[in-house]
Amino acid sequence: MNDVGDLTVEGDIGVLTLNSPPVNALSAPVREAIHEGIKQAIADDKVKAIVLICDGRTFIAGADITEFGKAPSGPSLFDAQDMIENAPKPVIAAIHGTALGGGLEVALTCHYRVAVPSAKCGLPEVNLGLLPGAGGTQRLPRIVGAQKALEMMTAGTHVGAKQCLEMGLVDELVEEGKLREGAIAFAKKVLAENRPLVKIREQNDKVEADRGHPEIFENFRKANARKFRGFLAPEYNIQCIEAAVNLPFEEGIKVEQKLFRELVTGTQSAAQRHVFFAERQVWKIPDVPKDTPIIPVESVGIIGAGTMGGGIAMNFLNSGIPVTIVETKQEALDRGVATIRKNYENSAKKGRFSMEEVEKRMGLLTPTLKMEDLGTADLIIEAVFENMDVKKDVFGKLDKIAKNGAILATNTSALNIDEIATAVKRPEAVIGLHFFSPANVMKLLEVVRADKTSKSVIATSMQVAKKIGKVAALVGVCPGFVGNRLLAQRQREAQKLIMEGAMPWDVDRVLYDFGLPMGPFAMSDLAGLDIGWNKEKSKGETLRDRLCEMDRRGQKTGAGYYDYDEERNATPSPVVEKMILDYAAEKGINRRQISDDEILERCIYPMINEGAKILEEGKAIRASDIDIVWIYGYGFPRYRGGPMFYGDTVGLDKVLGKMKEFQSQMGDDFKPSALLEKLVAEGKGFKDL
Ligand code: 3H9
Repeated sequence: MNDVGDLTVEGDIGVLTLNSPPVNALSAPVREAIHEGIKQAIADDKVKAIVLICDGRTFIAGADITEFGKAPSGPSLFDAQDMIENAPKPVIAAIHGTALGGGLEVALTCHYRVAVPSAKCGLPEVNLGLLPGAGGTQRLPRIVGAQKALEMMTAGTHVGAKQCLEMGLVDELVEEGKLREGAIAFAKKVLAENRPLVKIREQNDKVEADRGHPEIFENFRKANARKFRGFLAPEYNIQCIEAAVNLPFEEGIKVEQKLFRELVTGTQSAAQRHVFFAERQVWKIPDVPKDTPIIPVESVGIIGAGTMGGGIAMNFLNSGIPVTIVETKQEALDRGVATIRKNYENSAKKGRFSMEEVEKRMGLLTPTLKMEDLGTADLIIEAVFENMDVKKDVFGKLDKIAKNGAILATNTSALNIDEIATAVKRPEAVIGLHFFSPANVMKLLEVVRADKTSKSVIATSMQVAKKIGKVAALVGVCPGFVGNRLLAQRQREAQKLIMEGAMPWDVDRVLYDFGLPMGPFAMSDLAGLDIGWNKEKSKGETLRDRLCEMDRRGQKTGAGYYDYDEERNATPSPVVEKMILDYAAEKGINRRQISDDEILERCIYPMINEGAKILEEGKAIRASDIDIVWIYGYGFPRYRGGPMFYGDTVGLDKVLGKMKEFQSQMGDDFKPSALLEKLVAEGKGFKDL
């Protein structure tokens, strides 16, 4: 055997231990260790039963994701599983940590499974754009039935050991911390009671009971249509479970294998696997090592109790961190606090938590009109009006109030943080924490590193982000940072497109069908067209001015680019259509037919190009961080991997070609970035950076 597997014999029990950090993924050496280890244990006459167990933090957490797309080597997983399932002696999986994907599929070929109470099992392949491709789609329904298999496999949930026991996925729970002893004792019991070698593949009761009930699947598809929109993997998982119910095991496996192959070689799974690694990379900052000193953050101050300040406060209250919130006027303070309470009470009404929990969270909040009360806060976040003079004034005051070592953060979404930092004598303490609205809901946090921000302040901000459940990306100071800088490209093109010939609903439809949660015009209507609009100064110069002047300010006024009914359902507006045609005529624009392809390319390719400029300027660490920003902040479809990965998928040569074509027709809004040119010249993609 190789060095990731170790077979020992204790009495008449063979214990095969796998040790392949970090998560015992099923790489070629692990597959080999299982195959050879079980074979040796079978050949050893002293061994009457076999325990399969893992060292380290977890049981096998799945196939080795890094191996997908590469040429296969070593024994296949099926070979290893066959060795287990056909063993003439009972094989018992001993589970701790997480038995996921291929890991659970291995355990399902064992004749029995025991687990510690903290263990979890699941088939999360769907999150990687896949389906369980090692028999899991056929074995799981044979234990838990079609309905539960549908739920588990299409959501990729990790199910706790106790529930696994109830569902029959696990045969016995053993004492926490005593898995090895417990599993050996169980194995002895199996021998003593002469229990059979249970092969799940032969258990047909559950699937036979579901046979002839196609409504199970149809209802499930209908109920989840919105959630699954655009994703291939959930539907493929469903088809495999249908096969498990309707076909003999071997035939079902054939369906599983065919659909697995299709997914694993497709672009959606490649994108979702990219996102899996991007989500882990984004926390790593090359020049801020793991051992950078962290500033303990036990209390937070927030300046501004408006929508943003209140939402930011809730993040900390939810995590049990006390917050002092400051406003300049009692009325605004009361309104802010009341909104927070109302949000919590609404959550309690929906059953998310109890009323006591509401009081507990509100009890951590100290409202005040005095900025001096922030003197003890470890982290202070300013969320006041977006105006440089106002922000500098706040930071100047803060400098005198905040204790030594406190982090001074701004929630600005647009202003130059280096300039804000000039208002204090300790610029190393200043950082941007750009929350996205609604701040208590949106997962993304852009952590903005200014010129002089210290490494400690960066490391602490990343850690705080994790603590409050955000996904944080470290970005540099530039207009709009990463997220809004890309957004500005798309918004500009969307506006131009509706002048040149498309209608808002054409643009929105194309981007919605691409997989975004909504198009730019629906988004503007939702946000309110009057954000940043000034009634006194408005002279009907832009389409937005004209809409606002007509009191078409978006959903809140029942009309914007679209007309809205009482339930806020949108319909294209003939009024807006006429306004657009009139406006274009006034400006002498010759409208033309615009294809869906052009809409997509005009909206997305300039974003990719801008991302390349951001990388060139060093304002994002890696292309995949930009992907994370757009997936978590703007709902870019995961199955496209983010804008930069999408660029690689389309081919950067194609993106560059189109940018050049548009540039020659429409000017320098489409000027390709030097990095894009360079990558294409070298035949590379963002993935190669
Ligand atoms: C599958 O099984 C297909 C089969 O059905 C069919 C086969 C034919 N492979 O998340 P963490 C790395 S598909 C390679 O930070 P945690 C990860 O990148 C698979 N690497 O730890 C990270 O590396 P680094 C189905 C993997 O404690 C390090 O391990 N299984 C894999 O927060 C630590 O990870 C899944 O989808 C892998 N499978 O969470 C499970 N998994 O340190 C995927 C992890 O360099 N994994 N790494 O950044 C997880 O959900 C979590 O990692 C887990 C631990 C819950 C296990």
